[in-house]
Amino acid sequence: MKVLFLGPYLGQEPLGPMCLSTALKRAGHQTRMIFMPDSHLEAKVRSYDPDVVCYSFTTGIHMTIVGINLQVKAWLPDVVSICGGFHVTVVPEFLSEPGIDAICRGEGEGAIVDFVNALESGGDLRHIPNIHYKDKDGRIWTNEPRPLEQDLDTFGIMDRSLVYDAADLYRLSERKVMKTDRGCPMNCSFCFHHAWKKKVYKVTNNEYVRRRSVDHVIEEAKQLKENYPLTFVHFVDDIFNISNGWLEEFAERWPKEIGLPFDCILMANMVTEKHIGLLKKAGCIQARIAFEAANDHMRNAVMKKNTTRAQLVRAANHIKGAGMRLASLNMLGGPGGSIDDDIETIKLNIECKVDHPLASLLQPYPMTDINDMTREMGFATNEWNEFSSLYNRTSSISLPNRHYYENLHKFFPIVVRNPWLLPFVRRAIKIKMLSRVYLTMYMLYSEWLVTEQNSMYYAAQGKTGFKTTPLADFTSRVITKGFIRLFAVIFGKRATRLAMKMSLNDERVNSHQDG
Ligand code: B12
Ligand code: SF4
Repeated sequence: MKVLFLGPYLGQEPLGPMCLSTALKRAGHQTRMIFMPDSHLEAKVRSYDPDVVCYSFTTGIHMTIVGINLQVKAWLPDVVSICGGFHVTVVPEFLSEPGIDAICRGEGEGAIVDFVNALESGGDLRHIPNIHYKDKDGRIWTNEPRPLEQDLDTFGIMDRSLVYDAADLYRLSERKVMKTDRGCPMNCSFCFHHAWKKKVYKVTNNEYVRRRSVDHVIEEAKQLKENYPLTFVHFVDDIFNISNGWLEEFAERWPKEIGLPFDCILMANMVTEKHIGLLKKAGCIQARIAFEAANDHMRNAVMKKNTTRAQLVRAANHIKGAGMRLASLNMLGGPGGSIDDDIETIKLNIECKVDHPLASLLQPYPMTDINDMTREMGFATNEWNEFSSLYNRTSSISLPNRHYYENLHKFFPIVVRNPWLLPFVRRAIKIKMLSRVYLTMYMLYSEWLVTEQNSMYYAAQGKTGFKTTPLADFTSRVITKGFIRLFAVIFGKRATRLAMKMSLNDERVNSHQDG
């Protein structure tokens, strides 16, 4: 059967569809992907003439997908639509939206193959594990998830050609994304993991947390290197330092067999000096750690990070001590917190001398514990359909004096890197009418941080020349992005693609911040 993946351009190549494509091709089906916006969408969809159209998305863009799918169904009335990924897994009621025929909750390799096979053979679509199906009469059939695959290597290597053949901007980028894990042992209240683990799969960490073998990861990197431009790897594993043995083997083999610089995310309460030594030896040039909040109650009782302040400081010191760039992830506007608490978070970042401080405004996503807590504490939160596709500009919680938090967020990186500004911030954030000025300042400063980061990447990739100098990089980013915003109105579709190209691999995108 012919399966089409339709998805928006993102700041990184999406890995989920690549994994599904491998599974489908192994089962004898054909796959293709089209990124949107595409001015030839209708012609391309009609000419491929798929049997099945797949969508993968997060909370915030789900209603856009409903509209696109209705359009596709108007072009091809017989096509069957199936959605998967984070939003539908936690909000399966999405299936009742018009035009949606099925959803997949959780991991999709086995489910999509069973679904497409059944469709091909005219079999029963109502009883496939992980799949919720809406029949012709509008009746919804729900099913339990299938057991989680324990040996991730058996999935094979993800089919990069699906995405790279569809979009030059991902294929030609020399920095590519890899992921070696599935599942996370932590239960942070704002993250999807505890919801999937405890409420969807109802399993323990033993079953939920899995990792590919180092062999498999090295093989994937070798194939990537052979077939596509590649001089840098972004690992988007949730916790790169989760296993000592794995890290030791990786640090031994990666530099010899792949020899490329990379960056990754570490869990502060697991970081040891030895981990940092191993990462340094392997070629890691930047590590991110999630501080989230300096206030102990907010960090551990509300956000459930299970990490002490001392562990954060120690991890940061090890990273800085090894000469790596330190990036931090922080969340402002948590329920029950105050502006003072968030200023404490700025101070903690200052104390740790964070190079790349990133902050977001807390969004209580569906099915997460923090959503329940927020409501229990008496804060109203937006309905799912009102969640923004970005979680940087505004908060989804009805905080008192919300603009204080939204303005503080704009000052965050500037003040961490320029602590002398701290005394002015408390007064400045109260001035609502300056919010747009603060946003502009924030965007410009963020471009500067990306320029710094790019300089580090260029050096690690061995790139030189005028275009790689900080002044040229910063100026071209600011001018081009300014023009993109201006001309977006006129050349909407092309502007989106160009904006994505400019954001590709920049730290704010990699770590889920403003692009
Ligand atoms: C890398 C990453 C990104 C990348 C790429 C995103 C992408 N769509 O691939 C970038 C940086 C662009 C990004 C951006 C954002 N992200 Co992000 N991201 C991740 C991260 C760390 C890994 C995703 C990944 O590659 N997983 C590995 C692949 C193999 O798994 P998968 O995508 O889940 O796919 C499997 C299943 O879900 C399923 N499946 C998926 N799609 C489909 C479709 C069909 C038809 C079927 C049958 C099955 C199926 O099968 C796949 C194979 O088993 C996750 C957290 C995590 N640990 O997973 C957050 C995560 C997905 N991100 C999240 C968020 C909030 C965002 C942003 C909204 C942030 C922002 N403000 O901009 C944007 C939204 C972008 C978007 N529209 O997708 C949230 C989503 C929460 C939610 N309720 O939706 C997550 C879960 C983190 C969290 N906070 O809990 N992200
Ligand atoms: S450690 Fe990171 S990935 Fe794991 S549950 Fe917490 S926020 Fe999610």
